[in-house]
Amino acid sequence: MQAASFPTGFTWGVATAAPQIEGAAFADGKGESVWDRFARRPGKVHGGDTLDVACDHYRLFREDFALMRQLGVRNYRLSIAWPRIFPLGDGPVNRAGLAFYHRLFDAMAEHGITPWVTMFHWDLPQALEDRGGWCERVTVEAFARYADTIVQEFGGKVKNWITLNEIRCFTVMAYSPTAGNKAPGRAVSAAQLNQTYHHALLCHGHGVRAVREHGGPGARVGLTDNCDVSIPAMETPEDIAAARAWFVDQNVHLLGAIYGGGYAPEYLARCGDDAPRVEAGDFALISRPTDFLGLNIYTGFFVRADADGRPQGLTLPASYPRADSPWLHLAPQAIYWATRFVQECYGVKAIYITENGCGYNDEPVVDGEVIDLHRREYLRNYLRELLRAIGDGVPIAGYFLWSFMDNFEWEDGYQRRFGIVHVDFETQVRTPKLSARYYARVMQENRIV
Ligand code: GBH
Repeated sequence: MQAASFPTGFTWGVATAAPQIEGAAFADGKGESVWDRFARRPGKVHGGDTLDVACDHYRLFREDFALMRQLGVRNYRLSIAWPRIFPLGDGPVNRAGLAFYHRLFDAMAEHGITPWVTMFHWDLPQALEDRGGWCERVTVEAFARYADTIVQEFGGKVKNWITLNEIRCFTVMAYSPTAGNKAPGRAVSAAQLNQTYHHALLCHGHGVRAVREHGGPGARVGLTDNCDVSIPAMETPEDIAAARAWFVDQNVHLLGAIYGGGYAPEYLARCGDDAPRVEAGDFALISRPTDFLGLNIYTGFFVRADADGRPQGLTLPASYPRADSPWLHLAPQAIYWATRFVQECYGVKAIYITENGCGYNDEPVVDGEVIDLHRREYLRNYLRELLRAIGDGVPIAGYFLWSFMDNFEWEDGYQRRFGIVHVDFETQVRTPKLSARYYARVMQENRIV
């Protein structure tokens, strides 16, 4: 039997984000983020957990990189905390914040780890939220300056840039009257909500522009999106066509707009008077070509063709298997169909899975071990579907596992563990789980073991 090998040169890595691991939330001049504020609102985060200490990576990063190296990690996706660089969003730059990331990138280089840097992973400076946040264009102007600053500063050490992480999660989920479980949790009108996406798209464009202007030789840039993923109920031509139509429709305002060079007429018709206000030149920026698309894939929705061939989303049975995160239904084929559909629908030429993983509550350390066979099973099943996509010619260049270590899981606090390394949040002791040993072998052998 042929071993389940990935292509030579396939990029394997792990992922985290600054607000979820760094802690030191108010150290060395860092400004308050919307998540620092939101976590202090009663009832918003499980157990009243805050981001103040998290994994204390701000102080322990050298030890963390040593552990990564031990596990054979060569690529690490992290984010820069905007409020560490510009405590007020714009205004004066915080030199101590820049110095921290210089130390971080230098330590990574010493450990032979290549950085993949997300410019923004949800931690908007609170001062910008106080001026309207994602509803206002002032945030776009501030982001443009932030992006220019970090690319100029770190361009010699960082070659792989990701503009934004998961636009949905800091726009619709954060400002919608019906969601509000993500910071800042402020309900706005439908017109303003549509404007939050548009502003995020503009920031993506500025991120790309900044890398082109200041990134130096070999710099590459892309977006990380969490597109809604449809899975055909059966892999028949009818259900596949229905799932593809559903995919295009659900992602029309983000990936559709970026790759289509504007908002589709049917989307604008649906928005009516609430359509985003677009200024001259906006889409020249938003749709600048990128080098890759990052996808965060966790789960999917089953779709079939109804009697008239139209997409019909299926309701999952109550007993359908999931992780402890209620939204995280186990659907390995999501990784196959997401990557295939972005290639087919938008002509994407290089795809990275920038996150994939699963969260559970009770993963105790027993005799120095965490036997997380549930996570091993999850990874193995999703990797099989990833390999199937590659075999079918989908251009997938790499995979980053979420997450390197247990961390602040947003509204679910520290209870929900996504790491392949266990963190004891009392002592800050790290313990690699069984899944870390498993994934180390996958990376080392470049195949599913
Ligand atoms: C990613 O988000 C994030 O990038 C990362 O920071 C995070 O830690 C990780 O995944 C694990 O969650 O309103 O109950 O229906 C995941 C994508 C999309 C997951 C929205 C939760 C809806 C929850 N998220 N989803 S619910």
